[in-house]
Amino acid sequence: MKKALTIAGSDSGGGAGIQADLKTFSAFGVYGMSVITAVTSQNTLGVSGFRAMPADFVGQQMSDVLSDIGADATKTGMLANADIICEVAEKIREFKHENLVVDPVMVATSGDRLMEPEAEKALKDKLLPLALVVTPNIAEAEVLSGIRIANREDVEKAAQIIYGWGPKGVIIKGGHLSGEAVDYYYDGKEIYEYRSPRVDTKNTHGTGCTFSAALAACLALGMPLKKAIPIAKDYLYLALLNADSLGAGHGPTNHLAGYFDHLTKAIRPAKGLPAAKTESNSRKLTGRKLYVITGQEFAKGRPVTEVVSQALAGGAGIIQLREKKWTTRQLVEVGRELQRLARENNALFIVNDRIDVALAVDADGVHLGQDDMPVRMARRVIGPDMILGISAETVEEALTAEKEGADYIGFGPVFHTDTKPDAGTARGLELLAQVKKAVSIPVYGIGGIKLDNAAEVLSAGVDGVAVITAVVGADDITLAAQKFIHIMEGGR
Ligand code: TZP
Ligand code: MG
Repeated sequence: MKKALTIAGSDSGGGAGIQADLKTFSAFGVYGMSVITAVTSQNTLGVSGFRAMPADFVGQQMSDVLSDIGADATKTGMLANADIICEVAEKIREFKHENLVVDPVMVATSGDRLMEPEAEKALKDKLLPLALVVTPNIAEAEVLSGIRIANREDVEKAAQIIYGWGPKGVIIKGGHLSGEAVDYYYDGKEIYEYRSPRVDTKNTHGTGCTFSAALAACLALGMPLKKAIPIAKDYLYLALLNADSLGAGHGPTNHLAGYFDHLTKAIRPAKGLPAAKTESNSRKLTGRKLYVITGQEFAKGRPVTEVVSQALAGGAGIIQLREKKWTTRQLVEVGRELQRLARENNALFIVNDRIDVALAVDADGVHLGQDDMPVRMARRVIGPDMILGISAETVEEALTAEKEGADYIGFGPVFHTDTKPDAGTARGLELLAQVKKAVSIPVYGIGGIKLDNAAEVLSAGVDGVAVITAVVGADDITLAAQKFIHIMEGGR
């Protein structure tokens, strides 16, 4: 098991400091250790006071854990005063520790000081030269560089000045500037930009600690910094997105968002989180022009397994289990059978809505709508290799889904349909063609598609058609599937 150490202050409110760091390490599956430099008394409204530990006792804690358990990466947070900083630097040097993330905590989100002003010099002289990376926010970067930061040019200047103090890299977190949350990474040669959507929330307590802890966890897992930064950023994005307003002030982020959530209670993704998609997922869909979706109520009394067998016999390349009224037990039992049938026929099996069922039956993928789990979070739960399909009704939704990690888009309803009562009005072939042009992942048209309009859908440029009633409700399911495929391959 990989191990990470945090050297920081305790936050009685649980959202920042040692508490945030240990939760973050756990979320990455990394074993966490903690050397406590100070105990703060605080909540979401502010810090009412703190007591620093004697510096030699900070050193003693470090010696004890590093000489025995060891750490694959370490981060420092609140260090309180110059004595502690010197002691920490000395131990880092003694143990020849290289994967060091220094979060130069000076002031809390609430505005309270967490480091004595005299300690700034020790931080620059003693600790920064040992850091693999230092992660100031704008205010901290201003203190460390001695310049005012108002724009990107200033960020670049400040990064160069801070780099001059000796760290191997500098990340200046622009989260507090307006617009998108952009972070800047300077490696001594170039500035790299990392963007994520801004989350409109007041629950930002502990974001700095959480980000640097996520970085340390990724480093402990063996990732290079350039890969660790976007992963740590995604992790923070999800923690912010899922924050529950606790307390009356700046509430904490949700460090374990997605790990113990409703549908996924007992399911933890294995490793390397959050995962990006595997590029080959979209390729698995190549040549699959007929996507058949179940719907027991349209099947004229025939069981779903029989319907699917016949659709597969007719050449359907993708099967989706979509039964909104079934129990979890029914979904799992039939899902397992459909996955087996699909495999036998070289087809793909996708589960609608239920990530847990898809994982339980080892489906090839899962299909989600705009009201289901957000794409990035779902990707993190299912891992990189499972196909993730997303329903979109607008070009914008399709673009967002692609950007966040979807493998294909189901766009519709293309025509009027009574099958999905909550589907919006027909989107038409023109918009369908636009979606196909806008995204580079496969696009399936869905909604009201029949044998007599399938050719028009094909001419909009789609990769395939997704149908329910036109196949599931046909008297001869196999024949209907065959006819669809004939049309989709250019015949009439
Ligand atoms: N999403 C948009 S329309 C639709 C879904 C699931 C229903 C498609 O069913 P049909 O019977 O092919 O119109
Ligand atoms: Mg859904």
